[in-house]
Amino acid sequence: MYFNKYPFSHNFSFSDAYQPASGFAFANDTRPVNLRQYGSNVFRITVQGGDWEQNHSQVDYCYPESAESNYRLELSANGALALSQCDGTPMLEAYPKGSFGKSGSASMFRFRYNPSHRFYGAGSKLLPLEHTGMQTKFWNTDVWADFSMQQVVDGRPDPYYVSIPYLIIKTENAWVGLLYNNPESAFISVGAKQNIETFATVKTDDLDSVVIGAESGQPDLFLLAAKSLAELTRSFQQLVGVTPLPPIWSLGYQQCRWGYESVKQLQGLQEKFETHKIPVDGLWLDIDYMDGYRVFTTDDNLIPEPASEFQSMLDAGHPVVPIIDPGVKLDPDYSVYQSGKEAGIFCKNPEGDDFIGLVWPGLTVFPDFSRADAQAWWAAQVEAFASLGIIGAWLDMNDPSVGKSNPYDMLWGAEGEHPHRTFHNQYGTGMAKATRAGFEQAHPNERIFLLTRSSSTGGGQYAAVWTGDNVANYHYLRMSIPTSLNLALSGIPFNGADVGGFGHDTHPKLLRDWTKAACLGAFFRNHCEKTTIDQEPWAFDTLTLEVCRDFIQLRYLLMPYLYNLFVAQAECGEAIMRPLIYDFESTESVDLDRVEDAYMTGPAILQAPFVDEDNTHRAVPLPAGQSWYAPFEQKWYAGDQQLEAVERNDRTTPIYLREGTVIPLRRDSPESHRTDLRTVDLLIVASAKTQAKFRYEYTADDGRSLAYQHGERSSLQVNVEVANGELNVGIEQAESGFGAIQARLMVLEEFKCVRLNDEVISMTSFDLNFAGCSLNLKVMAAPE
Ligand code: NBV
Repeated sequence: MYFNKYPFSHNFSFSDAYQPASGFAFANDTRPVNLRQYGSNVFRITVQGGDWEQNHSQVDYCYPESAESNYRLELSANGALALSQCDGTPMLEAYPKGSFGKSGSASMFRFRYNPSHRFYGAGSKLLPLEHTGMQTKFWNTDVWADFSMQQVVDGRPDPYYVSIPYLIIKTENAWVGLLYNNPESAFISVGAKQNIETFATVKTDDLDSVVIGAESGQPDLFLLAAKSLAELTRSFQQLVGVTPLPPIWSLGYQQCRWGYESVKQLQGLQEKFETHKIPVDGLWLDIDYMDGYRVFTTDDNLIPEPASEFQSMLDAGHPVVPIIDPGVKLDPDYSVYQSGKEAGIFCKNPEGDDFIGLVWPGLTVFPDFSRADAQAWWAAQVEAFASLGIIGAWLDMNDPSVGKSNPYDMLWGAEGEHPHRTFHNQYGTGMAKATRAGFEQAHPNERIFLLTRSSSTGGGQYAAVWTGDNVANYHYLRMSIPTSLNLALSGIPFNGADVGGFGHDTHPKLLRDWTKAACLGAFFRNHCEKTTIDQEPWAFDTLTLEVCRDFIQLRYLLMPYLYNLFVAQAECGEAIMRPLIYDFESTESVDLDRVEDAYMTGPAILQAPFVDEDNTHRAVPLPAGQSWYAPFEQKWYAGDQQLEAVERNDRTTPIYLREGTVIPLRRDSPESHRTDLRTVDLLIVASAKTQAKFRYEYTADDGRSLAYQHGERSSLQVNVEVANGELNVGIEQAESGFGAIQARLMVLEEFKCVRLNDEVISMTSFDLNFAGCSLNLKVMAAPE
């Protein structure tokens, strides 16, 4: 696997004919084809025979069912694949005699590149949001270990930590998703030229194409079709699995650093957060808490009473989140090693012995997560560890990172019968799955939270993802948005970057800008590397402390809204943080296709943060279809315009609330990290000057247990109508399993008359603390 070389189509033979009975015909053989359709919009094409080894994909696909069919996938006699709408409108086409190619064990599907199409997805990549011209590989990589530091600091190292060979295509009239169901080293190329062509006039006869393929493993391609990106994302999430409803504490602010090593230290942090009136949830421990980096141990000197120390933090509402690495120290006196050795669950080397790598603990062996028995063994270790009062963990080094030793010597299966490439990309997901099982055994009624560095298709079911080791610079702040957005569109909506930057010293301005930019993201954690200066909110000057406090408090103010976005993900696969093209169409005034310095958090909040160091002004695209309310200016802006020169302000960030939405806000004290979802303010984002009708559903539960699955949840149906300067709101409690929801109405401006469930109500002035600014609103008392 060469990181920098891509398969060259001239070394592939392309099938020039297709017959349903025999499959793809090549010059000297044929390959049977299995073409299937699931539901109305999911297709799958699997090619059999030949040199391809069994495809070891462990994704648990969930196929849609529906009798009606809105799209058609056809294979012509000349071997060309075509996806179209049922009325015949083409969506994606291939070249005749050129849509499927093989080259030894490698395979590729090839489509015509259409310059008016737009491309997205591909998981977590340090790439622009839109992927035209991209050539990328999928091979989970410990980026700092495998690229030079110079490439890391301001480059775009590829491949990256996560492998989801999924390409999203915006065609003229619809959206298409191509997913290569192949866990081996995969590649995607989108109208890309070979390097040499950009320097010299060399005629390669290359077709302008969109290519998706893999270096080995059986070819298996899913094609999804939809009318919108939102619909496509919901379908994709249904297929690969949604993120289960997380505990609400994992949506709060998380404080981490490499160097936090004891619970006592975390208690000290907690006190600092209280002193500075900054809410915080999880407090994290990096590798130093362990006894000589032995996984599932704690150092007696640092954490003398692990169970009571972890439990007391949990009782205080601050779960301790320890790091867990997959490597097990090769130490005959260490019980975890002894037990794994006895169970025979470690990966093998070509000699049939346990494969040995060199990571933190020194000589290290690795559980073989491709095997069910190894998963069960790992889950049992996790269960014992989690029983100490741990309800969340972060899983690192699971790319897998094996130090200087050659990963290709790391083999899978009881006898080492499967080569490394067959499972490599799924190692992180296998670890996450087994870890989740262990936590669930330890805490059967608790929602647990896992964060992983490496992941693969469908991994979002088991763990959220952080985008790996970034650097404290504006390049990474800027890239954090497209990276998170594409990862969210690729089935892992619960993700985020290390806020402030992991490597190198951050600086106050960068920390402020990053905290603002990330405070509305799905996962929000400040983390840095061991040798860097401190970067907690109070580590610098008063301005930085206040700005961090204001925007962390803003996140907590919005907690009911954020939580409900996660409910929509768990129930319908809806993205949380999403690009503007998810909810809106481009117009002549505002082209949204390549907007990557602004994003939506759910359907109602747009943020266009300052992600460059020196810009004093920036442009902000406001999509068409509604007006937008700028809370820091207390002012409406018409939609379908580009604000050309929004001014930078240390204390604020460009945020716009979408007209025609309801944003549930927390009523608890801004300093507290605890959220009672049953007491909520419903901010109706509507202008008295327009006519509008919209609805919203709000869900509340205990935010921590699985009781919601057994009816302990409550919900409100909110119906809003604005006409002739009057506001009518109907609120009905639709579910009551978690008790009555106390909801207060809030509006941004004066209405001639406000009615709640047909009764006229009076509204009084109210100053809402919105990220340190006083937002003057109108509020009513909640109905009893
Ligand atoms: O455990 C130490 C670090 C961790 O802080 C970081 O977040 C991981 O991505 N870990 C990598 C191992 C060492 C990296 C140089």
